[in-house]
Amino acid sequence: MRINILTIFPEYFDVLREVSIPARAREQGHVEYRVEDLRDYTHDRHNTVDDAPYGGGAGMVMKPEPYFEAVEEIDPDGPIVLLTPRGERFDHDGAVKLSLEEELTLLCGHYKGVDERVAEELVTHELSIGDYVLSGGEPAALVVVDAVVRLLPGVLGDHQSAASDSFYDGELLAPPVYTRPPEYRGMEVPEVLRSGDHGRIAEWRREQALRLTRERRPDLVEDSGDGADDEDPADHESAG
Ligand code: 6GU
Repeated sequence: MRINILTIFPEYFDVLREVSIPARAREQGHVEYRVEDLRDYTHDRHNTVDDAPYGGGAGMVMKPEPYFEAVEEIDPDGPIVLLTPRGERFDHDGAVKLSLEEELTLLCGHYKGVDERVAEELVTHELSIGDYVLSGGEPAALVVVDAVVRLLPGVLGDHQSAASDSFYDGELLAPPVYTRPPEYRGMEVPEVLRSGDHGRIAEWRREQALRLTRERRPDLVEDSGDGADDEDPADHESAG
């Protein structure tokens, strides 16, 4: 996969080549990162990337030309994603869809936003990573890249497969995990996990995943508690 990133802070993305799974994925040839500095696509002495908003108001707006010229230079295939708090919420399904692409281009915005002509003409999707405002799209782009890259075939080994993660396996939160020592400061690893009985272990994990999901993310389990799905819909057929 090729991932292109357009930003005024290219150094933000050094971490992708240096740390953890996104770096190893690149070393192993599963992904290539191209990070373009939007200031390289300006033409004035001060490398101006922003300007005052038409109509007035506080804050600056990112100018359209650097985004258009950088995208023209890259000439990418595949989705062109603007990271913005007004975008569609990025989730596991979104990560899976993007991981199936051969090329992905991420545009980071800043200040009060990006000139709307970028969203209208250049961008195929707008994504947000949650309901809070970041000072720029860069941390959100890192989140998207990490979530996508770890899903690429071959990036995770069998021992840490994406298939056992929360939100992958039946949309439940992951069960608790333990490692040695078997007792630490009086706290014991549950007996079942040390029993060697793989049937009981699988059952325990399933129960714990359900318990955690009901407690913390009741929105993820089918019975929302409102009784809406409790009855056979046929029972609601009207007589007339
Ligand atoms: Cl994608 N960008 C910014 N600036 N803030 C955000 C965001 C994105 N997602 C949540 N907050």
